[in-house]
Amino acid sequence: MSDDFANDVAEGLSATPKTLPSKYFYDAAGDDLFIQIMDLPEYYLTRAEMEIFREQTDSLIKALGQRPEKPFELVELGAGDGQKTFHLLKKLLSDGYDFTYVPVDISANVLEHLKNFLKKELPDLKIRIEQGDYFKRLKGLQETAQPRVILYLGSNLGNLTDEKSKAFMEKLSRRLTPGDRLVLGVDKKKSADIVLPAYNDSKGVTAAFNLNLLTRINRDLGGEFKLEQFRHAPEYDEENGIAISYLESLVDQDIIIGALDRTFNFTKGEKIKVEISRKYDLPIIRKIIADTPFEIETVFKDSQDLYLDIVLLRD
Ligand code: AVJ
Repeated sequence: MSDDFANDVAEGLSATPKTLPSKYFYDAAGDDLFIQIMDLPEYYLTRAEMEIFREQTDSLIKALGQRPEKPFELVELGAGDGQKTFHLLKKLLSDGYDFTYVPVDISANVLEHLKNFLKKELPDLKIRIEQGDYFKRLKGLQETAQPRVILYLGSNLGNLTDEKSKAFMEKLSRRLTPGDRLVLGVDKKKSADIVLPAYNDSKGVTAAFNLNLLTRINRDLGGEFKLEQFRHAPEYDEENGIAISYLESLVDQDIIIGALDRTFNFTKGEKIKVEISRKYDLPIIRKIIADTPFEIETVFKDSQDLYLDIVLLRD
């Protein structure tokens, strides 16, 4: 893990322009900051998806295409705190569905927490946790005789370029069986006046979240970043629907990273690309799944038309 981190940081900071992978945001401090982000008034994504899961639970369950008496697996990629899924799990149980919930997450910490929470709140739930990086290993998707429903929520797909999304969807589809389904939660393409504040909140929580990546490099790799010499600088390409967060160097500076035995120089105004947050519409999704066996079956949206949960059938 720390080796992967070292390699990825070395590669990203050697590139022109410089980049760092957003998946490394999520250490303990990052998990905590992200929980705060989900509560921010500007960060509408979580609330919009929550509304869909809370207000349209019955229709959503119908769209999963399962029968109560036939066991299935409900796999959630990047489960996090499982807040949205809770409504779904609860209703599936009370409707008498026979299923096993399989949350997959990179954070062992988050999974333990989720398991304990669900054991207490839903004692009848069958649960099997899987720790791992689902982008790489698609853990939790080993061979199974049971039909599967995959949940990939939170607009997590948006951290990938469309090229990488295509490859990911292809790989995912190969692990599935005809008739399996994927519920894909994505943020809708919309105007900059709504998107930009979501990535540049007035309390500076998102800035702290992004800058925490430098703190992590300092701690885990012996980096010597001075946080006050960088600023969080998000941009949004409204035409294409792509938000990008950068960390911008405020001065000319050389940064030593001990574990890499290297120094990286930054010019004043130089930016490290740390995260893309893609926004979607159905034509974009159709392009991404064009060469895969997925087809769009049902589309759910929230009352304010901010967000989409799309049920894809693997045929
Ligand atoms: C969890 C990847 C969906 O891109 O909106 C929130 C992460 N970054 N604020 C997103 C995030 C800054 C979030 N995702």
